[in-house]
Amino acid sequence: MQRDTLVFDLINQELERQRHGIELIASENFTSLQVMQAMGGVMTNKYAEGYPGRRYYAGCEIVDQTEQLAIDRLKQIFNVEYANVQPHSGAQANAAIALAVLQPGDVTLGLDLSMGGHLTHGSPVNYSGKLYNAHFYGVVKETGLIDYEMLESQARALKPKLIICGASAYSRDWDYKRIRAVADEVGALVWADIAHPAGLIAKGLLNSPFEYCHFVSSTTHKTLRGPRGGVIMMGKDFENPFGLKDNKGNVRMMSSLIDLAVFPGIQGGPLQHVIAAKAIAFGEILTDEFLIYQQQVQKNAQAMAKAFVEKEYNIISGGTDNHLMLIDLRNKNISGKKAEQALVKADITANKNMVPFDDKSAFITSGIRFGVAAVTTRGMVECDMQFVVNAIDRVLLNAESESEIATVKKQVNEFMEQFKLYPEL
Ligand code: DSN
Repeated sequence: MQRDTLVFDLINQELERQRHGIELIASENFTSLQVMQAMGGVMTNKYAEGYPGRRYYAGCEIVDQTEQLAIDRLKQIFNVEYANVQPHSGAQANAAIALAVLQPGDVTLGLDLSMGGHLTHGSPVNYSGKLYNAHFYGVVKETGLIDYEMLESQARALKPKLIICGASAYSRDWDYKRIRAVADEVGALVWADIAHPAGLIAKGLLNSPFEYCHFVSSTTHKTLRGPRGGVIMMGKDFENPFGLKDNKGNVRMMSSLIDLAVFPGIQGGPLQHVIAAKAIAFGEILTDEFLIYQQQVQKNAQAMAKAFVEKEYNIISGGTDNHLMLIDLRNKNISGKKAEQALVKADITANKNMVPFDDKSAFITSGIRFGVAAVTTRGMVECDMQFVVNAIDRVLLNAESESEIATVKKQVNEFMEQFKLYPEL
């Protein structure tokens, strides 16, 4: 077969884009070379429907070992009883939890997408809002913090079957204990989606949800710095409280129902090359080096937030506990869309984002979200955040000036020279 130079040329262009730019999309990161190599390896060729030791295909003895290693390492990272490493993505992990727990029409209660929540937590454009009777809580307008009183009153009024905590654009820690208390009062299960802060939780830098939440889902490619994918965990396996049955009519432990919901519920063959890469990433997370990385992520986020506040940017909730921050740009007279477009011209990548109580649509937005997990992997420390914030500020103040933006782009490209990315490639 002739080498497809067209596609490989595009892959090389993408590598150069990643090398030269400042990556501030809060859901992105750079995997280690060994994680990436596993994803491009021969395990992509293997079909392995089922679970280790219980497959529907022959020849799974070796992929059984990588999958079991991934499961064991993930359980060790979070000190949990159950882990499923097969979800192809965070959205798939979330769909499996919903399938295991809910019947169509059941009531759910999650954080509103426009307040920082996630599509799969009940948005009307997603299966989670189409199949289930999704309701929402928000944040307090004055503080930007989760409105726990609203969550509690909604829970008491609606009696949801499932309460969802977790967010895509929320910079503060969660009070899982308080959410579990109201869930117990109204007979709901609690699910935490920790896709964004998982790396910080893994190293004990944020509250752990496992004691209080029945289910925890995550992606593996954000702060966990692994391959693109999802996982589901439970601190403790438990009998299913709603008496849900498998296809043979047996009431099973929740671990069996979650396994069945992932496969054959919503997926076919697992991505064994990605599962091998997850196993490698989980091994990296177990090291002290990863603790130092996560501590630096938190320090960088705080240094960035401070630099923005000094320039009178309005960070929702006033700061950050994790790796990201959401900025309301209304006092800077620029929309999120315009800001994103101007920044990308200067090789600074971030995404527009609605802010709580936004008066603009999701396509325009009043806000922009910045995360530091990726730039911290590149090697940036607190003092580098000042350069980054200065560059962003200059672009946003001069969003109509092609020459100013071109000057910033040159500075950004020169600045990024010192932070090597995949020098082996
Ligand atoms: N919502 C995406 C993000 O946080 O970027 C991930 O699903």
